[in-house]
Amino acid sequence: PATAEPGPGTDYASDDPFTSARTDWWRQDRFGMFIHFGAYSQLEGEYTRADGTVCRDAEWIKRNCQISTSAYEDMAQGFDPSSFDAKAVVKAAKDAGQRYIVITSKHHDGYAMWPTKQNAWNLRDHSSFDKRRDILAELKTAADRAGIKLGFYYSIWDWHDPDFADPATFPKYRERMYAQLKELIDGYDPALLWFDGEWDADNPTNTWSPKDGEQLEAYLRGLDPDLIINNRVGKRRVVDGDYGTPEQEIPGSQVAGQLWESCMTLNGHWGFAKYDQNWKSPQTLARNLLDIAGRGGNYLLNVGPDKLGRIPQPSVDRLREIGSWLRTSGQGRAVYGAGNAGLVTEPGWGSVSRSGNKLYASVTSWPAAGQPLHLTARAPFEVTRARVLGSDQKVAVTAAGDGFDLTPSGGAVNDIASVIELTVKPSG
Ligand code: FHN
Repeated sequence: PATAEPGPGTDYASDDPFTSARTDWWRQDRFGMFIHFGAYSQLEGEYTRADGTVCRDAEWIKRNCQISTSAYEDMAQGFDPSSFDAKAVVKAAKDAGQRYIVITSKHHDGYAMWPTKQNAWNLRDHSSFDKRRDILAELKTAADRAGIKLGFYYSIWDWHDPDFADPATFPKYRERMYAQLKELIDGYDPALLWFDGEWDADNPTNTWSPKDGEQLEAYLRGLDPDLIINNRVGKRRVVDGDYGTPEQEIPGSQVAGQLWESCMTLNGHWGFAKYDQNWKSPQTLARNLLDIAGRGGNYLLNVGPDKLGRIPQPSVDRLREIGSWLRTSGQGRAVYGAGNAGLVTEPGWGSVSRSGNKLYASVTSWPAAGQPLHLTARAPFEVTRARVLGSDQKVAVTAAGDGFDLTPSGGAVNDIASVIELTVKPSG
């Protein structure tokens, strides 16, 4: 547990996130669950105005549907996520093969999902929810039991706190924010903090300065030196925090200078939106995971529970399918503990990741019988063994041009990706 007070003497700059023991679990785990859940979930994506017109949005609904603060507060009074089941959430993550969870403790609407003492705008004091319950504590217990790491999303931008948007009063807001973060660390011992909203659009004077980010990061590391923190803690992106956070995209193969994690939605929204049935296919999701792992990143895949706290069934179904695929024939080896292949350039037929002396060529476009897959070597190496996971077919490996040709003896073994495992020996 993090009890130490922040103080001088810790040289965070010498702690390289790429190699430090602190980030080790995060670099190995590769796949996490993002959860967007808050007062906005009560509206389930639709706000009916006084004139009967309906405005749609999810976690941005207050802002984008111009809901007044008092109307939003009235709405939140009815929030009662009585069906939130931490064990079921953790099980959904575990079934998917996700090894960590990041849940919104406070989104831009400022509503705290734990009983904060800094204000009454929270799930305990401003809702119809059972006052004895604390969903973050429930999640922490369930996650610990399942060996899943728990982290908290926290929005620096705050639409509710009047002190936020006024530079004269911002220091008061900052003090409360520090206090809230201390509550989270002391009360729930999170493994990770995921900041957002550092780009706040409300303040022309750009209240959140690079210095603010630096100070906050130092404060948090003083509270808990093991914390993993994303880059949005500050404004300097590549310099701040432990890792970059591309959103709804998979960056190109040349991501340099920072660990990274791609966060993505399962449909088109982060928060629950009952009208959005535009679900990505399990095949797309699993292939995203492979591409991301092969480029050395993590995948944080989002679910948005409904107003009662239940993860939508289409999300649960997809997560289960990804997990069952990951468990098939050891396909997970291409993901967990694996990273940028380095030795090869990215092929057009799938993706390649590397774990120690193994390369995992995840083939999404399997060649016609007798045709080779070409692997372009960036540095000289030998292939000492080649096999298709989950099959006993042979793979002929021949030196060809700028690398190797791999010619499997049979057809694809999996609809998502058939994985060829190569044992390699760097040479030259
Ligand atoms: O505005 C938010 C959005 O609601 C969501 O939380 C995403 C998740 O990465 N982040 C912000 C936009 O960058």
